[in-house]
Amino acid sequence: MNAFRSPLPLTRRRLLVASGAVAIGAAGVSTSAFAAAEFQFKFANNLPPTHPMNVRAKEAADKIAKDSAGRVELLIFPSNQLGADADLLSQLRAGGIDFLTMSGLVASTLVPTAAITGMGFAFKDYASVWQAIDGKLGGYVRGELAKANLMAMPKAWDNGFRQMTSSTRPIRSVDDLKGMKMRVPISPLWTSMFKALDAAPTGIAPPELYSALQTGIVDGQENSLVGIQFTKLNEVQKYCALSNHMWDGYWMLANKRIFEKLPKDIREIVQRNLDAAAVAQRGDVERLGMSSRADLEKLGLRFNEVDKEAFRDRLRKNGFYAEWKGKLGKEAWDTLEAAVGGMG
Ligand code: X2X
Repeated sequence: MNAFRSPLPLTRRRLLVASGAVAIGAAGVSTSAFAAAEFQFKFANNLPPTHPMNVRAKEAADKIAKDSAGRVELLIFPSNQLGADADLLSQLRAGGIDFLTMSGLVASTLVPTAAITGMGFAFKDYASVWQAIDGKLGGYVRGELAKANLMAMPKAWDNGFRQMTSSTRPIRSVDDLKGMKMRVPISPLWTSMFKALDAAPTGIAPPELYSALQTGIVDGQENSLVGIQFTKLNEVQKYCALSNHMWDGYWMLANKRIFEKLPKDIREIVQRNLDAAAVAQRGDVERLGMSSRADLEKLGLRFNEVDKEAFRDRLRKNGFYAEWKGKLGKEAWDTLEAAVGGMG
């Protein structure tokens, strides 16, 4: 949309190539960037190109090109090539990039109530996740994002149920977390949750995560098994506790004012294909999730189960739910409870 009817200036293209940022779908020094499509959209994200999110986004890009008879080109920039999350959010708001997938919890740095979907132990399984996220709870969050000029496509993408990993000692009980230096994404809810579990959380963005674990700046982190596998965190972690402590997903965000100015047919083609890709990607992550424990075990990661209720009890005892009910407000909390039952 930054390139709405005008190709990127050459200097900017040179800059991207020079910085090593190469979009998926662009062959070498993208011929398409020169013979520019009428609409050239940039989609940036924080996952590696092999992750199902980028694989399905590439399929969507091909379909979008086909359905629009070449009028629309979607360029994908994986692995934070264009910046870390906070930077990408600013670029989206300024119109420098056109699409960004972002966890609601990370987007909560701008729109606090978007954190509601990441509440500790809120969802018991995928059926309840998608019913809520495709239903009233997701609708509520999308409405909140829209107030900040962020248009979230109707279908969210999956980032999985999160588990805890560590290098210094296994996390067998909640007491094992005591004082442990845990990396959490940069998001108040995440920091608060690990404080309430008596750990010592530090907010670190994805591009620094691997090296922070490798150099011992932090001892542990939490992510989905699929996320751990695709970002190879098993290379710098020894133990994994199957805590399922929260679910996380990605909203496919666009700059609302810019998106709404696009011709209706273009909007429809883009949205339809991105939504279809999101639904396909959910299936990929769920399927991969079934074999990722065995895959990671083969690579040396040692797994243990935990008593999830004990973790939830600690959150309750330390006032975590009461605090967040107050912070996020009645509407957010009631919408969550209507979907998943009584929290706290
Ligand atoms: O930062 C993370 O851990 C990640 C990649 O899972 C998110 O985007 C929340």
